[in-house]
Amino acid sequence: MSLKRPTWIPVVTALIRKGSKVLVGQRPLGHSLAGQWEFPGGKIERGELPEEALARELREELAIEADIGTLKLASTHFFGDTGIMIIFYDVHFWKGEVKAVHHMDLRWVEPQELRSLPIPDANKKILDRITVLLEN
Ligand code: DGT
Repeated sequence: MSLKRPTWIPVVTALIRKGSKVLVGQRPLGHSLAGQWEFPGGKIERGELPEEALARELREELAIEADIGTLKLASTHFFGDTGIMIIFYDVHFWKGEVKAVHHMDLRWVEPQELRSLPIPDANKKILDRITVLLEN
């Protein structure tokens, strides 16, 4: 454990729901965690509120205008001295059809299917909580 205080990167992600399914996107080549299935979202930029950042990311990555819902849970993960703090929001309503503008592929999956997909470690460690949230 390093004595140096971590640098924190705040990340916002969306649990985009359609019936019992949730949307995941496959991270593109040339990015960290390439090929893994993530919840759409990204880093909060200077001056943005979390909900504004998430709405922007969903516009850029999926070409939708999303209505950002309730804050559901958060997770932390460390890469050496850098920590990411991921904040998850529910998204039930949006305008437009989701398009893989940024991801290699998009899939609507049942919560239990998340167990058999390669997903980021930051999500794996809270997968039980994510699954319970999605099933209720
Ligand atoms: P990077 O990581 O430097 O290649 O940058 P980007 O632009 O690919 O990363 P971005 O903006 O998606 O930032 C999200 C960071 O959070 C990235 O390091 C991956 C990590 N992460 C872990 N789980 C998730 C997730 O479910 N969704 C998203 N969007 N990011 C996640």
